[in-house]
Amino acid sequence: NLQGGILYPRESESREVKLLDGIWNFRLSLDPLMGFKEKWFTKDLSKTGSVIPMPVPSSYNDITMERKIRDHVGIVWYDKTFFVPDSWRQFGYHVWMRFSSVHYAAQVWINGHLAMSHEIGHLPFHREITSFVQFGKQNRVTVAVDNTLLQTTLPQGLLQDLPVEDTVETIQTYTFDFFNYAGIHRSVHLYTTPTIYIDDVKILTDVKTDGTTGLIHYNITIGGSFSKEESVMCFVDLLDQDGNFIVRKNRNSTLDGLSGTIEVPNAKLWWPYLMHPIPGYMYMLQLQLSQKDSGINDVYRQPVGIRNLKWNATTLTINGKPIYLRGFGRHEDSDIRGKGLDLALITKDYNLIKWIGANAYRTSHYPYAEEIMDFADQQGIMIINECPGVDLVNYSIILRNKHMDSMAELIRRDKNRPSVIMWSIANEPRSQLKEAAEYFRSVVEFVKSYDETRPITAVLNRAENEDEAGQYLDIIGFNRYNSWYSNTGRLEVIREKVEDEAYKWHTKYNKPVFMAEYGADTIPGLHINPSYVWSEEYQVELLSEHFKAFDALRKKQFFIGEMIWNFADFNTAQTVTRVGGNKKGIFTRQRQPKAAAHHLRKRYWLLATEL
Ligand code: GCB
Repeated sequence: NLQGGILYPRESESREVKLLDGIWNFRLSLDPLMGFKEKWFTKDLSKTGSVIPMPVPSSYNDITMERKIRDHVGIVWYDKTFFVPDSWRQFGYHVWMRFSSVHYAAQVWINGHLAMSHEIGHLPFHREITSFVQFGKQNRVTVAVDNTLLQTTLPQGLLQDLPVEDTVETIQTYTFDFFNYAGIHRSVHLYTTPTIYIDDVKILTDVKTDGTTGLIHYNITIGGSFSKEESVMCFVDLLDQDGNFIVRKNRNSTLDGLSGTIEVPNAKLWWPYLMHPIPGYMYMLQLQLSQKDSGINDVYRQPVGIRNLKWNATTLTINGKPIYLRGFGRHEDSDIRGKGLDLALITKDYNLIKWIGANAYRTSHYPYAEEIMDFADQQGIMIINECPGVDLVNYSIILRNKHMDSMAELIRRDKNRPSVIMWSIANEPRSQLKEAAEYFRSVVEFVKSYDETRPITAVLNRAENEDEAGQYLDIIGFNRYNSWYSNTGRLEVIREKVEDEAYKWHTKYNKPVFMAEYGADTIPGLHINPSYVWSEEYQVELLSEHFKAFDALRKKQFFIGEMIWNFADFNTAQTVTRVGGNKKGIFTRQRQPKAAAHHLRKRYWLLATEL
């Protein structure tokens, strides 16, 4: 799955895009093999048995009133018919299909032909399907989705047998703290490229020491049918946010020479929200590919933000200015649709992020939708981009290779985003185990071979004196639930414990440190005075005590940020410690503020003006 690029499908003079979102047919497969044995992919799913309507994008779990659908373990099937215009054949287009995320594993058939398969949710995959489609006719796409998590999947889970009457039910268990939603979670695109096309572009930006000249290094790769000797030319234009040409670069080059550098005098640099009057400034790189004497073959427009990123033992800087992260951990999660992409929801979320004065968040605990990342680029929200390496245990070579794949796919997708300021390779791994050292050493080395321009972090929660992972990281994140899971109700311990722990991490590794999680479950509307666990008062006071520690730490160089857990309440597996899910949000699952949101807002805006 790592061959070639995974550019987001965008319409242009040479490309057409159709969304296949909408209502698909859906069928649960209680016997995991049945659909394969009976070859459900060779006919309409509705001809194989009864189907129900299922929206795409969405998780399927919360759409019906059926427990057996919500809690299903194993395979489900989807299908949909779509039309491929005959004009696409006349133009000689390549036809592609792209899934932005299917969780966890997917197999896709086009008109009965197995076209692609993919493992690891949250990351896109695509395939050229020209030879499978019928032009000017209806076509069918069938998808089998498997949500099973094992010790060798990312994230990890376990299957257990539960004897029920005279049969055995298979139960999925996992230790991570979010519901294992499944289905076709993001958009499905049908799109075209010409037969020779721009397959990928890698962009690195920098700022010259004069502080005003931007540099854009680009490297274009081409796909499709052409002979190596053919001379291919790429016009590379830089446009500003209003579409005006800034720089035109006409390169006459062979295939090996599709790279170059654009100098942008007086560049409008990419800045985080509230750090500059114009945050998130995005230029547009317009790529026009042309084969010898045949006019323009392909046009692709790639947004680009110009910034540099540097770090040392104490600071992380953007364009030479030290940054202090004010943010959260988050989830892709909401009522009914689960992890399904919802444009209304994600737009509201960014309005809330800005309302509260945050400048950053972590994509805990997996990569988020590209549409969400686009907002981060455009609005100047800094992203700690995390792969699904959550709660790692039982380190094995298979797991490590999959972990590396997930990072490679994530970097391939997000490498050009100015908002991405760190790669997070794990959350709360069992980093005290001896094997963790070699495991993390090799994953870090692997990530560095793809991207040396961004620091690597992992979010740790073992005691610093037993940790084996931090030595390989550039920046240390730590999670700690003082006065919640430990010393419950004793808010007075927070200040000293947080300060103390941050120092210890820094002292052990001599690297910048940020607090990646702290918080308290809170039932909105529960008021208890003096404050008591689960009340709004308790969450507010727990925040306040942390703020005191952060203020003391901020005066020291090495402490680079604070992130509360969580932005909003979210669903989890059923346990007796979760009342309708995890309630540590400062917003409810419906995105209404708890008292803590108003409290945090005062702090984040104050910090924004101070720094
Ligand atoms: C953690 C995890 C997060 C949980 C959180 C909690 O340490 O990183 O996924 O949701 O604690 O609320 O327990």
